[in-house]
Amino acid sequence: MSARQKSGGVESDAERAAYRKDLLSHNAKPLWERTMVMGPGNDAVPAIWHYRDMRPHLMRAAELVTTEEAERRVLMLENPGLPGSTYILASVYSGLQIILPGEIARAHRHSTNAMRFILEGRGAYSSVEGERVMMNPGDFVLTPHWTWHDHGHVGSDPVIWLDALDNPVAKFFGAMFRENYPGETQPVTRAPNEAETRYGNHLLPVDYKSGARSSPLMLYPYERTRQTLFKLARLGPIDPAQGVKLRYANPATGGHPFPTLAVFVQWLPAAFAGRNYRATDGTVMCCVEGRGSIAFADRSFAFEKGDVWCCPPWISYRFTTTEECVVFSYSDRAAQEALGFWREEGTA
Ligand code: GTQ
Repeated sequence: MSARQKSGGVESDAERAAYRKDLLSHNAKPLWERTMVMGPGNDAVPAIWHYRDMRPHLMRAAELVTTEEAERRVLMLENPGLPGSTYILASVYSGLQIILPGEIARAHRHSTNAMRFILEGRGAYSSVEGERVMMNPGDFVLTPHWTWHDHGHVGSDPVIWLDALDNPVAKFFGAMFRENYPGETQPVTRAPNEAETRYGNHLLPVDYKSGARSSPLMLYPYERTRQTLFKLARLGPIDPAQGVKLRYANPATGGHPFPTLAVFVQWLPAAFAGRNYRATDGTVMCCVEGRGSIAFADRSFAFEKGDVWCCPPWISYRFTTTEECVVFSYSDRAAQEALGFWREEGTA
């Protein structure tokens, strides 16, 4: 008798159980009994790291651990819904790094793409492939795939920045490599701001081929970003969910600065009551200026300067503000667009 004729019967349940057990011994499972939900989103939950809480812990780390010991003195931000992952979202890594005057974070390179967003302090630099770039608050600094990089500090106060890497993506593919540089630091072989001179003024070398997958720029300075943002705030239009939101562009292609990571900055007016919005790219956000809050269905977070929070994929959020705000953010949208997965949805 066929399974169909006996469906629901005791005998068929027993037969099916035996069948399932036998299948398991062959490392196979029936798709029709799958429990995994086919739908957007994952286990990551909305979470916030307030600067007022994290800053003292970074200062304490600076007392407890040297950069010789730590290589990078970083507090990794781990999503409470992804315990043990060391990732802020399933596809993005974030950490807070502190460097003291005179310290060196020695040179290395990795197959993952990295970037920094400077939160506090002046006088730190990042050397990337022989070019040394000074980093100031609000600057966004690139360390693309497989570039040698070391950090140093010639100023007088601690410098703190937010690190972002696409480690989870490389790990997912099993393509994570890293290497130490033979010396502590790499030699400076390029002029100060050489990348900006070559690629940063709406001009490119005539035969420039964008062979690299990342932006040829090392730094997107806040001063310029802020000017553009505030001019556009006056010009409008203002998006009902996102205010004035811009993406950082690779000047050679118009695309995202990295093959995996998209990077954004946005301005929200004072007393903004934003509409709901969700997208498939989990996004990490950081308040650069102002005060506001972000509301999800089941929780909301007040944010101020230096606070970092995450918006997991396909979970709706909306902004409200008390003061006008600047919010920096990054996500895996570049990768999702390249692969055809990315979607967004705005609702009233
Ligand atoms: O500064 O090169 O947070 O390699 C994690 C890995 C920072 C860095 C991190 C890294 C770095």
